[in-house]
Amino acid sequence: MRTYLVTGGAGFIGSNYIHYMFRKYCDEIRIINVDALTYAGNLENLKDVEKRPNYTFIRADICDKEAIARVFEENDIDRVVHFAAESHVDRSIRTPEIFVQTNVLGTAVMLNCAKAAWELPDGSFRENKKFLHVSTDEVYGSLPEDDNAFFYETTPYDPHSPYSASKAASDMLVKAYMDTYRFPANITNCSNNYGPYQFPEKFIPLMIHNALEGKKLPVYGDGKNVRDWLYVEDHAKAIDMVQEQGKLFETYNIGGHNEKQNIEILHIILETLRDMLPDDDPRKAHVNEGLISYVEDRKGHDRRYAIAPDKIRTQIGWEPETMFRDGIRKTIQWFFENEEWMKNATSGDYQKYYREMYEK
Ligand code: NAD
Ligand code: TDX
Repeated sequence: MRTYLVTGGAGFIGSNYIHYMFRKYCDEIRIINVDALTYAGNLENLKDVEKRPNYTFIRADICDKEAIARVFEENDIDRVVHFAAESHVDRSIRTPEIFVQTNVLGTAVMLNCAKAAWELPDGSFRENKKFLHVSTDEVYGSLPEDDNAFFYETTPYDPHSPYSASKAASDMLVKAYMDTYRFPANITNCSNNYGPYQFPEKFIPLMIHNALEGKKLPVYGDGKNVRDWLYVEDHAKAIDMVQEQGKLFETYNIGGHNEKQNIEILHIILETLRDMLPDDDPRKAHVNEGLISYVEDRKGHDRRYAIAPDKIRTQIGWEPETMFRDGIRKTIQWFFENEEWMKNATSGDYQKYYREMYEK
């Protein structure tokens, strides 16, 4: 039975990945989820897997060398899937240090502990051990607005925000481990994800939540920045395929072929909400374009991201499966059915964050 060490499994993509893996492999794998439970980590996301005998949760910080070394000592780990990170660009603009700490130092700790556990006396590695580093398309910087350029695996890194700089640094560390030690790893660079369990600081869940509450919908700048949206389950599937079918030491870009301006996304969200809300739901009256509020632009706001997922398609056979209009319906349906989750996510510290960020 393969044993997975998943970091950051209580966050948005990590929890979707754990659900996906248990759906796919059932009792054939064991998953150990290591998460520090920051503001973004939520064990509610994993309620329906927590009683599985082949699932273990360990609360630990990836920067804590001893705690991570212990996980490797006490378990024969076959796969590491490293999601844990500070992930929100706006927060990185306000508090960059924690991004360097978690994303760079934390990745260094994960690499070092995996290397210590997997390395043989002759410097080679035990067979069939693999580390997958989950990264982002933001490391490639920003594309011009109106040309047909894409990010390829060979595109030079050009990060702009403290978040993307810290992710770029962590990617470089993984590359250094592969080049120096032939450490068995892959890197995936994925575009913007959306779907169930996404924390409402990110654009799509924030807009769904605010629209339902009749609150303003804060659009940065002119609303024409472009992101390439991918349904989170498609990302989970891609990660598994890269780890099992990809070539070791390679980077794979993962993207949805679904570029849209933020303002277009917002119109689709509003339309879909109106369509899905029952006629007698009082919220239907306020879910409209009148809530849109153009606000000051994000500092250093990247204009356009667009991934070319050609390599993963031709080498591995992965393709995005969920059309945006279907994915957004599923996402909204999930939020309708999980109002309590949203209520908990937006209480406490979130209120303070929201005031400081949007009500200055
Ligand atoms: P998230 O913020 O929802 O979750 C991050 C998780 O990591 C949380 O559970 C948090 O508690 C945990 N964590 C944070 N610091 C930790 C620490 N020091 N030790 C242990 N655990 C810690 O993030 P997400 O959106 O799920 O992103 C997951 C990964 O995917 C990140 O590495 C991110 O860079 C990458 N990524 C995200 C997107 C996206 O659109 N969200 C796209 C591409 C890549
Ligand atoms: O209130 C908002 N208003 C707004 O106009 C917010 C929160 C965002 N935006 C814009 C900024 C971006 O152009 O929407 C777009 C998407 O913003 P985010 O959801 O913050 O995502 P982004 O900055 O693109 O980064 C995301 O994708 C890549 C994730 O947060 C990263 O973790 C991932 O690596």
